[in-house]
Amino acid sequence: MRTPAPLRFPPNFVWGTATAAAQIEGAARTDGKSESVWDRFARRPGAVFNGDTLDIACDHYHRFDQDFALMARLGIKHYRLSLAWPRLIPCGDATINQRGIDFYHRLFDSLEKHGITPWVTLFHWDLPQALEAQGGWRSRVVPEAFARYADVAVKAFGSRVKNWITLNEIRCFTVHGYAGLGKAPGAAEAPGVVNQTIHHALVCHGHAVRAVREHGGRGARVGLTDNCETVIPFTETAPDIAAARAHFVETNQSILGAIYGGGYAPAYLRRCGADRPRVTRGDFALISLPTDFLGLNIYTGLTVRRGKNGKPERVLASPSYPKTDSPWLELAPRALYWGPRLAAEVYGVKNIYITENGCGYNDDQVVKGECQDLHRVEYLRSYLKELHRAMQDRTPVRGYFLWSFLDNFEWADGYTRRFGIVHNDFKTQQRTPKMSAHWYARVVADNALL
Ligand code: PNW
Repeated sequence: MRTPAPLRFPPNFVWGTATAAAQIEGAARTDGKSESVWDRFARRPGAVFNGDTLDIACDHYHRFDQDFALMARLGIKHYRLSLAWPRLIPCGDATINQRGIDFYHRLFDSLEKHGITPWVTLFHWDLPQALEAQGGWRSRVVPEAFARYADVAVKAFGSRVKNWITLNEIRCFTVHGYAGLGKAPGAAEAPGVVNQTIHHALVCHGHAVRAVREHGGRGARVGLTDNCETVIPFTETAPDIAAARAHFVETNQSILGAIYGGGYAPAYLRRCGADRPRVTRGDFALISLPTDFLGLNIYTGLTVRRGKNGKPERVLASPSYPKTDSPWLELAPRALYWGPRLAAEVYGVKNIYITENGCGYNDDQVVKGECQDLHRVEYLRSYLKELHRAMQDRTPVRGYFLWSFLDNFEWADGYTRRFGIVHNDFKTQQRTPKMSAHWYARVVADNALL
């Protein structure tokens, strides 16, 4: 019988997996690490499902060498991880914790030994609690401290890390953290304050770019990872595409629009009214420093058509439309076509990496040594087909990182929501590659979807 033609990816396409320090490391008080806002938030009754904490997580702090051996056996050669600020500078500012630096050196040694290239996120949500106590993202204390943290991290690891990601998903740790949407620090502030937290995060992004340029050494590259609102045209015809594009521009004005536009768009400022962010002289010189790539975390999308009044109009799915077990994660494979394509067209980005894509389910189980996650394989296949289609249409996507390597601490959903291609038993810390891991290993080895 004839086998279907494989969907081939270009040579040098980067295939990887992604994690974040707070979600896998555990060792929450080991070797001088201080409390993060998530360590604190998880102790608030009702904040995290089941009262789960980050104290042990996947115990990756003590098991990274075995974890990277497994990654290498699966043939995965790129790995996105994050550094824990509270490990490196426990008070948030000033004093460096050498044991934290040493830990990441051991971790990078192990990656090197296993032939895996690190892609390092400087900030993936674990703000030192000491900085939250001084106002957190509401205050310029954070960008000032972050500027020094970025210098420390890039100076310490710049000889071995060449791919830097400044911040992960600004919207999640600002809006979701400060407007009562269930993420640490669990604050509920007025809109003006929330807009200011976004602005301070943009300044941090700029400082990270500056730090990589100043201390990153030869070949260093840097970019932001954003979870922009991904807008999908209902039909792929000119009117719906124009509507999707208009909606994309508008909803992403506060972050990507500001970075690539060199300032806040007048339309955004008009919508903010009196709640507009206060900008300090020099901020946008930093914020709009050129970067080398844009990272996009894409899980789902918003479907839009051209409404009768000519304006973009949302098209909703019925409650029975398929979702993963994360209520926000509706299946939307075309998000991986339209997300990168609109970002490239609207902002003129030349290099895009999908820095996260994946799906969370509650009931992945190991039965007789095997975890049959057909649901995840079908999810990934449908999304990767759309990514391939985007690249056929010349969208400049250079790589893809699957979230996540391991089941881990899924923030307010605790350990129930499993995003890994490797199953973790949180009682025994036993790792078992799921069927999706073996399937993904084939994709990586073939550089193609078969
Ligand atoms: C991302 N939403 O978070 C994060 O970068 C990861 O740390 C996380 O584990 C992963 O995606 C899976 O959730 C998101 O509500 C959390 O739209 C929530 C949303 C999007 C991304």
